[in-house]
Amino acid sequence: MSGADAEKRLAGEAALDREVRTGMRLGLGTGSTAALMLEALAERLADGRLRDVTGVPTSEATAERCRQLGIPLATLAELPELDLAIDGADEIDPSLGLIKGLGGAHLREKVVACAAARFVVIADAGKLVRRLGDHAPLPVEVIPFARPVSTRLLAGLGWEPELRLRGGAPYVTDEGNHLLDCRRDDWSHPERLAAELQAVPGVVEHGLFLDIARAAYVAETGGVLMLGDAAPASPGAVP
Ligand code: A5P
Repeated sequence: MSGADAEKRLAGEAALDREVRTGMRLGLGTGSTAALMLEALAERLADGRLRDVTGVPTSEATAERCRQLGIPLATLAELPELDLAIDGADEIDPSLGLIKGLGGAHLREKVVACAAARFVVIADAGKLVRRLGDHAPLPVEVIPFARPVSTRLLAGLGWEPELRLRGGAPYVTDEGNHLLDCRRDDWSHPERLAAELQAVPGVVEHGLFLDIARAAYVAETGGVLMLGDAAPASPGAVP
């Protein structure tokens, strides 16, 4: 395992050990950090450290990996309320605002995060930024029919939208939509940007996650840093 993967795995293990209890209904994220967390979760289910955990996956890729690892799955129709969701991120700012979606799954990820009583992020320290938009483009998911219009309207709002491609064709999300990776210079009011994006016809979801994450487990060379609010004590726990 590379050094970077070892750090990602440490972040996932810390989140599992401090946040996940037997019997929980979990939202399971997408991306390389989340994939390493899934392996650690499967190990805890196999050796009995955790029992009766059911996951709602945020992508077809995560669902497939869970099936390979033997992690029990449910749909949101079966489990519309979750105890906790754990996911990676592309950028994390000091107030736990996030950019997500470089893996193309932010639509389902935001739904699952908001279906959970608590949402926590796992990442390596390279994801920490002073200001959102410093490194990552903002992925915006649009329905294919609307794409030319949405693209023009986004440009009118000061974004530079770039259609995400795979193999020379538009990238297609799990929900059958296209992605516009959007950049801009002025990121001074993320809440206003989020509201403007949501109002553009054809936009299904954007990758700004504001006031959704309650904690972040960030792996760095010295260990794992926990930012945000600590996990609530489990019933019966000794303070
Ligand atoms: C998936 O759509 C994204 O939101 C991921 O959570 C994000 O890209 C983090 O991925 P890595 O853990 O691979 O960096």
